[in-house]
Amino acid sequence: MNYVELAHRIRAWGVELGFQQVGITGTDLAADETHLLNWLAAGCHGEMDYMQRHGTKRSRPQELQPGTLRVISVRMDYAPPGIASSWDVLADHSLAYVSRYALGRDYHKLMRNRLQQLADRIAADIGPFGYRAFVDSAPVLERAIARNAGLGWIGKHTCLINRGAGSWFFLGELYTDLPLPLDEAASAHCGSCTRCIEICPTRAIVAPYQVDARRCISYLTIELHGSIPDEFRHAIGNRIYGCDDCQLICPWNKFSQPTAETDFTPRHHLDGAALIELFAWTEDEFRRRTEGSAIRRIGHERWLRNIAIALGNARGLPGAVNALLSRAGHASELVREHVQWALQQHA
Ligand code: B12
Ligand code: SF4
Repeated sequence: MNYVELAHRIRAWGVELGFQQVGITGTDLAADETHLLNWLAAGCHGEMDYMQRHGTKRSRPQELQPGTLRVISVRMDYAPPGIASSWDVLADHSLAYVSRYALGRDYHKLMRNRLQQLADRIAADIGPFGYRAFVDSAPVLERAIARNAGLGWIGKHTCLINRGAGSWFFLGELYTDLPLPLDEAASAHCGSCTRCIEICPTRAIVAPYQVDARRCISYLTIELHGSIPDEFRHAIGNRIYGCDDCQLICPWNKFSQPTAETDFTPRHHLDGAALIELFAWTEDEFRRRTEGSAIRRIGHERWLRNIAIALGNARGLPGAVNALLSRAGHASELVREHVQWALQQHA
């Protein structure tokens, strides 16, 4: 078997399947394992128990999938056209800011299907081989793997950045038992820049390359189940689902390209919808309108919790108080408490 030629074909198939880049790396993640363990020991994962549940499987691919020799790492762009207008949405307190990665269809299934097609093409070419596909679906250190496979470097905000394409992309992997030739790891190009650290509204990038998730708006609005700590509520502004500030400010994103995936096209004008309109969605409407979207995961209760904070931050917005009052008797204590807080901001 000529593995060098096979690697060329795998790259070409990956691009045909809609990935912007395909790289190949081995399984050594020892240095990243140390960073991961320190991060967990400091409690930076907050309530995300799944981050520590799997022992060293996350940093040792062979423990997760015995027989793994190589990891085929892929990336797929998700930026909607006109991503620069995100600043206008952030500056307008009547509008809701939804993370640009979550405006369209959930990426997990889409990328897993494509990775499966890639595996099928390999199998059609060489016969059965050992593999397993992942897209944020198992304990995998995706960014470290992608860096080692040459897809980009881990920025000070901890997202993976590609020199020619910025950081608005998702990552996925095929663990495989094929002894493919290795790509070179990408070199780092943050230099002396610290813009992402400075702009973070909640100071979540506690040191270069270290995000304390407990402070990150993405964690607070998506992962955290209970009450959002008071100290972060003002800083959240109008961000109702995730946060992109560290990527919006990053100079490398001037090289990003809009996605060609129609599935990632924004739905229900979520790239600039009015807070009051979204707050009025009934539970049924929430379920219908977030069908197939990553947003569905948080459920209607946390949706209202997040929008209540944004409405509390929209002092002087006509209709905000009435909208909040309409939810003041909501069945959920979590929603009521956030609505009360928001009403106090208008008092
Ligand atoms: C948990 C998680 C989160 C958590 C924690 C984030 C975090 N930084 O860990 C929260 C909910 C906050 C989050 C937010 C977001 N996430 Co997220 N998340 C993950 C997940 C599931 C695991 C990440 C992880 O392993 N964290 C553990 C820590 C230790 O790793 P790390 O922060 O990457 O740190 C590495 C380096 O910085 C380095 N390091 C750490 N400390 C130190 C210290 C020194 C001195 C040095 C030199 C290096 C160093 O070592 C670590 C290991 O390589 C991955 C999917 C996956 N399975 O990998 C997606 C993933 C990382 N997320 C993703 C996305 C898109 C986001 C958001 C942009 C979503 C949004 N807009 O709201 C934000 C970005 C916030 C940010 N700046 O990170 C993408 C990133 C794509 C990319 N281009 O990088 C991923 C890969 C999912 C995917 N399949 O595409 N996420
Ligand atoms: S904003 Fe600057 S420091 Fe942060 S990731 Fe981008 S280049 Fe690196």
